[in-house]
Amino acid sequence: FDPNADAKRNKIWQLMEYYLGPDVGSIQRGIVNHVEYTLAATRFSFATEECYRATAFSIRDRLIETFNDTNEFFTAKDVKRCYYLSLEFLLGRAMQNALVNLDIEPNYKKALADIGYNLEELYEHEHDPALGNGGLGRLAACFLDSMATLNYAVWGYGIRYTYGIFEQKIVEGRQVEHPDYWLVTANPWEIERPDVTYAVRFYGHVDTYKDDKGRERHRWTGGEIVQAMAYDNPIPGFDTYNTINLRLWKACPGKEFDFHAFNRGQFLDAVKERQRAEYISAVLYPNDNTWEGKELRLKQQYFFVCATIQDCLRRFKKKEGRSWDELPSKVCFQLNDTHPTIAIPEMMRLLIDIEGLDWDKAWDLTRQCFNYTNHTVLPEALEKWPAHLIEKLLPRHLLLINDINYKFLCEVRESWGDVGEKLSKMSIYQEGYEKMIRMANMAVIGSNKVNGVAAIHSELVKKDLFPEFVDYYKAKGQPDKFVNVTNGVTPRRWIHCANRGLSNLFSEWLGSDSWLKELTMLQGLVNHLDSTELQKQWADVKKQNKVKLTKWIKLNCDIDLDPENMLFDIQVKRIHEYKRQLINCFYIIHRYFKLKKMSPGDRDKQVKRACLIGGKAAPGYAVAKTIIKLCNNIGLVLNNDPDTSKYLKCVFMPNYNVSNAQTIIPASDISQHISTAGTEASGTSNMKFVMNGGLIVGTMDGANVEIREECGEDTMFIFGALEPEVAGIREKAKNGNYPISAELREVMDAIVSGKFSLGDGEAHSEFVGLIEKIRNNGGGYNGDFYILCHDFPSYCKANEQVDALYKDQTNWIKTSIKAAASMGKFTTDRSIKEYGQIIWKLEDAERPAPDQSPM
Ligand code: NBX
Repeated sequence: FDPNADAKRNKIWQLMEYYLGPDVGSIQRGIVNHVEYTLAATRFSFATEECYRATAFSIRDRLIETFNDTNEFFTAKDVKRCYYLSLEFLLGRAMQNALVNLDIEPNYKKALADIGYNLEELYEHEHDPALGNGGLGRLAACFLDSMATLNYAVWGYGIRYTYGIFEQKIVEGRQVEHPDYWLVTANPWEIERPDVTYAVRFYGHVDTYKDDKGRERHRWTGGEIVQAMAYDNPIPGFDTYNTINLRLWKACPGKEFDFHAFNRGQFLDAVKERQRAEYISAVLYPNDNTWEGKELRLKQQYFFVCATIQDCLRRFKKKEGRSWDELPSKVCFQLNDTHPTIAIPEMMRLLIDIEGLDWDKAWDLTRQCFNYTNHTVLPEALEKWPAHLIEKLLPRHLLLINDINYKFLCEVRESWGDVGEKLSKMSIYQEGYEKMIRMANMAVIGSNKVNGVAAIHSELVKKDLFPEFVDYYKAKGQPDKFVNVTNGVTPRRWIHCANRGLSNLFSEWLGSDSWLKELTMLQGLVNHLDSTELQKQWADVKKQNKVKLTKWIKLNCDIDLDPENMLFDIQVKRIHEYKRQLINCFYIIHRYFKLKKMSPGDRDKQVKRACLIGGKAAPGYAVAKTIIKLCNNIGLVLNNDPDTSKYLKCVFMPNYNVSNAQTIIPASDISQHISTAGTEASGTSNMKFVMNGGLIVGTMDGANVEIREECGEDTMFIFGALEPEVAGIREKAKNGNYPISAELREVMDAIVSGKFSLGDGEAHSEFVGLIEKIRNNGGGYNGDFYILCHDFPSYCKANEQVDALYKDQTNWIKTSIKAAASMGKFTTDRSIKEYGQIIWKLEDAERPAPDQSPM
């Protein structure tokens, strides 16, 4: 008992108020202090870059305060915690988001303006942290925002890559990758934790021994040890005092040093050897939706999972008198795709080998703690690891996987008898010349719930990927093991930060900004659909956003667009055959030919279009890279044709990333989400575009289906085969029974003739390759796997409907308002509530308002 405790507390609060008050003066003092004492720059004159860094540190101070208090609250309340395990977090810039969520953006703006700096300008100084590839990584980042906002005790765990996703430059129309060394100017948002480290072992061997009770036990020894060091990234919630954490691990050399080598005079070699450890967290693998069986990737997966599970179990055990039986009521994990699935055998190893639980008990607990989200049904993306690689790198885990598999198959046999084929589909092992470990099967067997990310996708997960498991668990009394949780996006970043004009419009017409936390309130806008004032404001906001993007394009691509008179048609996403950027290219060429054939008078009656395409190709994905080159060449031909360039332009926007997206998305009139039905699990940018007043040209795939359900079919330009039809179309195509329309034939012929090759022989042969692959559909070989030829005519029709509606501007604007107002479902707040209730079973853990009154 400290009799002076109250006085001390009082003193601390006074200090805190001095340092961290939300008033303009306190903010300025915080910034200037960091200029002088953190950056060691002079407070009498500092550059904008220094101002950015000092401002970032001053905001971090505030984040640390709410972060510490939130943690203390979670611990005191002993709430159930959930851990979101992901190899990727595509965070985007932090500064504006932090100010918005801490509710101090206006005062920071004033504080900075008063000392001669512009806040918006500072935002541009932040290097976009890009520790992810695409949708999966960005989803994890939107989820964190909603988890904090909903007051759930969730932490994210991942890897602090030294290099994020590469920077894409376009040189002579081709993608060139540059390393993204984002830490070059140290990251002011993270908190380094040299005291939070865990040892992670690789290779070595497994000994068996008998413990004092005579039980057979395993001991994994030898091999190499690296240390995982924690870096914390506070994630503030919106309109709450809660701040959660994203803990990222960096690989460091082990604590022990090889003194023998030192004595042998090999000191420098020993140091060099140690430095290799850092290689593990050096670089993000740049593939999306394809799997690459590299040993280093498996090392990354185990590295972060091993540190994470140790960290989480340590936190669980910290409370005195815990029984392991409590574990499932206090801890759960969400696996973001199969990438962290090695966590399942790792949990078994820790519980059995380290904590001494028996196998069945450990398995019972493990199975209750894990859940798995599937993000794709594409076969090339399903992770498999050669069993011999796992045996070499993680010998103890292979033994545990064997146990898990054996016991599981015994259970199935007990229920179903010896159903050979079914058993071999359910086995973790894929038999063959090289035995493979199927991570998805392990994730299903080791999880409590398995979910897909949109309604149609979750059905395909059950029907095409895991039908045997669905039947089995139904028979075992777990009919709800497979569930759907449709994705979302956070409206704080994707409306309020990205499109302040629209955000202000929403708040003005709805009477408050409560829609930012309860997005279904947007529906209230529909009452004003006929208001010409609303329509005018809506059109103005869109115009301003198009002007902003036009400037960006002038700066980055040196191409002039006409934001007043052109329809902005945008397709931005990773370049992949299944996403069909190629059918978009085909249509652009077709539109160009149509314009060419028209009289100048007829051309003047057409809707003017700017076709904007952007996205990265995986560096090893040759076809995707050729598609980028084709887009660029189409741009060169169209933009320089004096007959048509006024009416149709094509631009490839380089280096699509989160911060560019915040400029690009609000500027769209239409956006394209045109994957072959059944291939895009959900898509999330489709949601962002519609929320920002753009309309969708799309297929009945992924979340498009649900957007249509919510917004109405009159708000979307839908085309193409439906998912159940696709297999039949492919089959017909195989038999040569596959018409190609005259319009598409003309486009393909032009490409093959070299019209878009611009005298570049290499490009030409690549383009011919693209076309031949699609056309070569006789003789039992179907190259048009993504059925472009089948869907092209209906795609053209959808585009004609776009033009027709755009000519009727009043109707266009009303449709756009109606669609945006109907997007309430697609906030991650709704997704995360569903995870919280159905999968994690978490309670609300809102920290009470801090009482700053001196006692
Ligand atoms: O996940 C994406 C899907 O393609 C989208 O349809 C979906 O909306 C999104 C969120 O659920 N998947 C994705 O982005 N995958 C990857 O980036 C990926 C990265 C590495 C890897 C496999 C896939 N080895």
